[in-house]
Amino acid sequence: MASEQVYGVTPPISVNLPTEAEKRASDALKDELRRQKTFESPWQVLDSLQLICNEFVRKVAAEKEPKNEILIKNARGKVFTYGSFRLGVFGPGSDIDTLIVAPKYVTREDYFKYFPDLLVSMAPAGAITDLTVVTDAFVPIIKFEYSDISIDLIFSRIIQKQISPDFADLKDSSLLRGLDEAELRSLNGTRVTDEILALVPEEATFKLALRAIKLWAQRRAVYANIMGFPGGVAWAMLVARVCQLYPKAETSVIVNKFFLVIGQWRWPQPVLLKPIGSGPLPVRVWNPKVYKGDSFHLMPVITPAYPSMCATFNITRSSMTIIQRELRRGLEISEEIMVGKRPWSDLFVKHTFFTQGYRYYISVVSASKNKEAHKVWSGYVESKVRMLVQKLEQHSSIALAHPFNKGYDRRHLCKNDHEIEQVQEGSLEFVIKDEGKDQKSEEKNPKLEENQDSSASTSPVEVYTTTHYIGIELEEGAKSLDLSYQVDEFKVLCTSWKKYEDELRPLVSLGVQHVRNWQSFNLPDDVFEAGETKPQKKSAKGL
Ligand code: 3AT
Ligand code: MN
Ligand code: MN
Repeated sequence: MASEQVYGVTPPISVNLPTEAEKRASDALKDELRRQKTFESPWQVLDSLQLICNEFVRKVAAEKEPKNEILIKNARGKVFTYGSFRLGVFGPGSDIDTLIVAPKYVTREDYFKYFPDLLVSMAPAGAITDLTVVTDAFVPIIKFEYSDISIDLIFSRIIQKQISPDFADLKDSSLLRGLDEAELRSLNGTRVTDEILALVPEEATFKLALRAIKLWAQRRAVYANIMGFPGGVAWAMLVARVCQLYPKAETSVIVNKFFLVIGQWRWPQPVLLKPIGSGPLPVRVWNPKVYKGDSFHLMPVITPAYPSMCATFNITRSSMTIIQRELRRGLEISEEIMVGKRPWSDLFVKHTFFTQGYRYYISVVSASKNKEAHKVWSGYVESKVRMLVQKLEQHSSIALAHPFNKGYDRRHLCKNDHEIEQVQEGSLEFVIKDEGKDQKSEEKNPKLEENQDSSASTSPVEVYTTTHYIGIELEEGAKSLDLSYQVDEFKVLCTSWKKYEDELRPLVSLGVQHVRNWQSFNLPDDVFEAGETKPQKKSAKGL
């Protein structure tokens, strides 16, 4: 026993071996996850990307050192993955997040100049669609569909003359020397996921448990970094920590103990998978004793790879309350599952945000007159919704401001300026019924409202909107709810964006409305799924 490896920053809680009943519970969990279609795999695409990657590096080598035959002959790159695919929790709505690593003579400019064309010419005819190149993003990226599988492809070089054939991983922090910030960020995803996998005692158990927790978090709408909930990497680290504490446990036990351990965690003590390390670069590493900002993180979950960061800096007071509520629910249900009183499917029952959630909702509507502008504008507004939530939390009448974890995208057909204005203010009268599969998310956006009279006589214009809903729980005895100050501040925040002032202003708008849940005509049909009932107006007491 003494020689056994210890994972994490404390000894395990239990090294008990699984019981027969726990094994049976794990099998039942596997069956349920299969029923919910969370398994799928696309290895051929990755093999193909590796070939294209090698060809790309060879091409750059031949261009830069045309006489250096040995260099050209041995030129190759290496494809790594990160994100959900690397963590083994790839599912129907997932993309494959990939990283190309190349030798030092290959620059990001080369990548954007050559790779897209090479990709299209080397992949089977017609296999590559929806190719988008984003050179100026926080992490510069090429996005595309390869045989209908979404790929995110990022790039970094490392300061080595060649990539050796047995170059296997990016663990060594000295590989980071000499890179720019975009390159560092590009390497970070793979370095973090690889570390997580290396720090769990049983990879297979971890992956299956994470699959379950991810499905649970999505169904309960507590999965979305941008809205102030943990994202994929943060949930993965939380599950990994629980695996470390129960190194011999079955998946079923990990899931059950996850709700126990994380639900009772003594925040703001950070969740660490290993002691925070130092490294060779003059970059910031998470440290609440040194950086005041870090000390405000409510539920810090720290990435294990140098330079360590907090993956949950977005969590607000409200989202923390909601997460803890869900963890308690998860514990209650999983306790009963473990003793055979309930099926796993009970854990994965959908949230009730719209059906029995709140008496008040606020909707934030970003609208645009064309698709390109809407991509930019809705993305920006989405990234600021959390700021509105934080302002609302400070309101004396508001106990809790709960942002729904995803926005609803809609298209509208408007015949005149008046109709456009109505749409901008949140009207759903002119919504175009969706053709079907455009929505990529886990919960398909269901049927949109029927558009009754689309008279063909005029030439109507399309308007794009994205709506975010925030559920509001009032303080006991609160009488009035004047949010104009918070709403105005939020609007100023969004519209003082330089890109808005320079380009977007004539094309886009931002509306914020209150919606009362019992006025069901105000909460649109498409937030309800088949079989769900809209809340009906009961006695409207108080407000
Ligand atoms: P899916 O299964 O694809 O839904 P995922 O966990 O793979 O879940 P993403 O593909 O969105 O999620 O992201 C993969 C990783 O890429 C997670 C994070 O390390 C990085 N990442 C994604 N979006 C951003 C962003 N806006 N800024 C920085 N890093 C990001
Ligand atoms: Mn992904
Ligand atoms: Mn991705």
